[in-house]
Amino acid sequence: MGKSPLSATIVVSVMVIAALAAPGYAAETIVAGITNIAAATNGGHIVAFSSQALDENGKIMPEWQVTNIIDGKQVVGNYTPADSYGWNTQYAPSDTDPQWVVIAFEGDRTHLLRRIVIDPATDDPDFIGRWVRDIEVQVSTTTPEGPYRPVTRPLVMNKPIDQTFDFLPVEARYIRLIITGNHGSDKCVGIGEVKLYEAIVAESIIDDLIIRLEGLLDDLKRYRDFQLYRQEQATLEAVTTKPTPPTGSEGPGEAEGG
Ligand SMILES: [Ca+2]
Repeated sequence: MGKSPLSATIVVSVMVIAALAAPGYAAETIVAGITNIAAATNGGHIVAFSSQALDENGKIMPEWQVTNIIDGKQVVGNYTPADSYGWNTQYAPSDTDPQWVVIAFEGDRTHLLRRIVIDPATDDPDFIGRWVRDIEVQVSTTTPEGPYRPVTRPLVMNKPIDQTFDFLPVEARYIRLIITGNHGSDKCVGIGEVKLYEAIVAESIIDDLIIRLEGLLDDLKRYRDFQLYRQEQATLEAVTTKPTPPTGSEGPGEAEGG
């Protein structure tokens, strides 16, 4: 235990130095904003999607529905929001038959995008391989049906953390995620949360610095969450490998009146 505060301090120091030393302090630097404009609380909404998990009676399971990817609720360590497990599709994705979702912003307005963040973690454990792996991010400035053009192809790791992918600023009214692969399951594909951020022109060094430091705070929160997750995993392993105490050793008990 004595080691981790020190290593955390080192990590934080390195991150601060990296943020301050990062190049690009010229005026009009383009950076990612800090407001997740895909969030339902900010007016983000799902326009269309390929499928969502159904129960044996063909009914939608709200805890697995597609809108869970923009509800701001995420699985962290052993904690799963009671009403939001993530989005699970009804079918497994493939190159020829991908799963997909179209996201739009408040008022279906067009925004200049810079960054997508994907948390693949759902209530399913990582080892069954359902979490998303291969995505093509596409944008349209006209209709939900397109025409679309490709922006980036993130490869999402099988880890329960926010994963950030930046791209050159691109105008987008509708964002379509074409999902062609998970981490091995032939049942379905899952995503915990999708976040989208605008390209912001930082007009001064101070603006730029503020935005970088705010981004750094987000990185630190993610680092903390991941450390928490690892600690919980370690605790869980320690508990489950402990031998169970012998039973049946209770003495002749008498109920005591109070
Ligand atoms: Ca969510």
